[in-house]
Amino acid sequence: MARKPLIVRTISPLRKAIATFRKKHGGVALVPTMGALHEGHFSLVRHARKRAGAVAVSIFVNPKQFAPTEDFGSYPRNFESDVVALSKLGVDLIWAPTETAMYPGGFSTAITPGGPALAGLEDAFRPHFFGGVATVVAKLFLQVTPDVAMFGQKDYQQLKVVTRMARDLDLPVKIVGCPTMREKDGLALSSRNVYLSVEERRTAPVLYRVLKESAARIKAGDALAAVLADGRAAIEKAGFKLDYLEGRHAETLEPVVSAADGPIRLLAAARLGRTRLIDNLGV
Ligand code: PAJ
Repeated sequence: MARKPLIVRTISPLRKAIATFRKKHGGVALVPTMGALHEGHFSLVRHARKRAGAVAVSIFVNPKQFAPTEDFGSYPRNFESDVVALSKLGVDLIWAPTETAMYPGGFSTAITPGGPALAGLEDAFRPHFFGGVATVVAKLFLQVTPDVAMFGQKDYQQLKVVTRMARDLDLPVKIVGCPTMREKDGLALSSRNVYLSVEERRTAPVLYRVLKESAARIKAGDALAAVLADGRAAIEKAGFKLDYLEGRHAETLEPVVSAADGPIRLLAAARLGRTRLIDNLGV
């Protein structure tokens, strides 16, 4: 029988619980999430269990990473079913801070990430986003004090931003990037996929298909600029509004001219109706 994880909402019981887990289990792994959990999140939990004796999952829909025009109000929230799923996975602790536990009145400190956070990808379309992510993730690390924290490659730029921040601030946590989980047709799992209409859902896998075909052509020696131009056209022809399709250096996210400047990571973001999809693939 699965044991229900301990659910904690404020800092003081969190610190007590973490101290107890550390004594009992040694290492602590953290999986930061915004809830509405799916197989992508669960895969991070499974990776976490291999890395530490105790696993904590945070669930917090972070207002600071949403612009006023974005979907903070309507972001899917399924706390009860998330708890059931995490119980089955043997998670020890769910850190679900209240908004005032995370951002008490008068809160006025922020982390401003540079480097990969200014690569001209997600940041060009969501300028507030990585500041909000870096601030909340730094707080989550200081609250939970994990030895290791799992992030999905699905949000590749976010993974690089968090890794850079942990290194720059000497945060004593190892950041681990985990592979993207997908539907059978290739669509990357995302909490926001529930927004897709039946017709949009049929179109959605095109994004990954284009990434795969582009990666194959680059590997075969086709010129990067030509492959990207064809890929952009194919994504738009399928009915998406393209934000970007770019080939970047896989580690720094800096622009590359040809495969010789690699390793290359292809990164894309595109909108289908009201849903914004992002995906990426290594070449
Ligand atoms: P959220 O979108 O809930 O994602 C939580 C974690 O799950 C992230 O590390 C994300 O990359 C990973 N993830 C999402 N979909 C995935 C998939 N299909 N395969 C593998 N991993 C996947 O990302 C956030 O929340 C927030 O920005 C957060 C880091 C929690 C800060 O608020």
